[in-house]
Amino acid sequence: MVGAAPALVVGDITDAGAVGEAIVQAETAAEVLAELGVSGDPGLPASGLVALWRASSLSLADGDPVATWAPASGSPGSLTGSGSARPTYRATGSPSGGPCVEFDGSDDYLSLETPAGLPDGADAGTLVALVARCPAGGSGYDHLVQFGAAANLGARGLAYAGDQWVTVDWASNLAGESTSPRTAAAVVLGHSYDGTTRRLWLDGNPIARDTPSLATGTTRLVVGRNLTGGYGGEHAAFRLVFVAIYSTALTEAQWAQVMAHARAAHGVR
Ligand SMILES: [Ca+2]
Repeated sequence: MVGAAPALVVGDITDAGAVGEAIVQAETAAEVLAELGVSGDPGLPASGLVALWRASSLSLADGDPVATWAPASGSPGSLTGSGSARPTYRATGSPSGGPCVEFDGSDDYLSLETPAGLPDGADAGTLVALVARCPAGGSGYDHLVQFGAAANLGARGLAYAGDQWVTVDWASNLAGESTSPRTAAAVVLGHSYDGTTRRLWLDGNPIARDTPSLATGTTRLVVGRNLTGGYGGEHAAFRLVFVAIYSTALTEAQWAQVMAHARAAHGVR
């Protein structure tokens, strides 16, 4: 009968704020950890970590240009930029509302000359980057991070091109499969080399592999552009939460820890 439950409706409206909030709010860190079956943010694996830049290390205000970005771990040196090429600090720009560094895809980049302690030659190593908001783009390369030298197989890098994630190791690229399409959502990308096999990782899963002979140089590390600025720099538009470099090829268990940290601390899904 019409009007049988007005009191209940009024009660539901009174509670709607709390109910609605529960429905629409992001999962808390505790909820994410419970789903993962871990008791706390495990942090990044520490073993073999030779370089780490975290947006949370920067003492800047929202919208400030990033001129110097000191490492949070390791002693590779600081990333620096100048003028309009400096990327922008976003205080609440990560998936969890934490800080990130935003590159405009036009002229922004940071660089470090002769970085110390990074894997070179055919050394094993892993490059990890938590990135978000990579836009749909053309077929050209948009470089996220690259270190080494501009010679055939002389660099190690992560980039996107069209609808694919790719490694760009200078003149030799490994593209992700079409079944792992590129999106604007926050993802954890990885480039690993164990001395024989090169792998491209997406959210803790290897999505492509091959067996080139890397000969990584030590010229420079660049974030947001290719090593030399050639080809117009091939600047990438993206948000960067952290970039880490290891002197080992991370194990499956270590990748699981990377993803647990990315989800618990930074809101990656
Ligand atoms: Ca700019």
